[in-house]
Amino acid sequence: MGEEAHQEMSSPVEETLIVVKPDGVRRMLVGEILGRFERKGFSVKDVKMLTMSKPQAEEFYSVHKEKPFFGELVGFITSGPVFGAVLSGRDAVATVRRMVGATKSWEAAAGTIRGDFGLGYTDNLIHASDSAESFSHERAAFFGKSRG
Ligand code: FUP
Repeated sequence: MGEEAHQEMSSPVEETLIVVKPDGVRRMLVGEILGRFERKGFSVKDVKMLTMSKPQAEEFYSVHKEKPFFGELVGFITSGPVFGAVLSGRDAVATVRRMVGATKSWEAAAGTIRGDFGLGYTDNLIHASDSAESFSHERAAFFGKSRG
């Protein structure tokens, strides 16, 4: 077996965070979205529903703080309740992001969450961590620093 195939078969179990954004909650898509990840085989390790405060959202999205769209992003994510879940499974960060689809929902492939349910950009239904480091930061910002 080649090295590449071996690595693929041994892709580690890891965790990631998804957050159904206020548009997804308002449209009552939480069950549909979480169900897709469960049916794929991910375990749900933790969940929380809340309306983010402005400081919490600024911390959650701190990687974008210099971007021109930062204010719009924070304004949107704090506009209503959001639903966050920690998911665990093989190669979770990359696999979940493939299931989420492209950032611009109108460009997202059919079969992805953004591709199947929306046309928005800021309002693109769901956030998913893009690396282990982002997951660690975002989980702390979302669930609170004391969680493991
Ligand atoms: P993604 O990882 O697909 O969620 O997208 P990015 O990290 O590139 O962007 C973070 C969020 O900012 C996305 F949900 C979309 C939003 N965004 C805007 O609203 N306007 C922009 O110009 C760029 C990104």
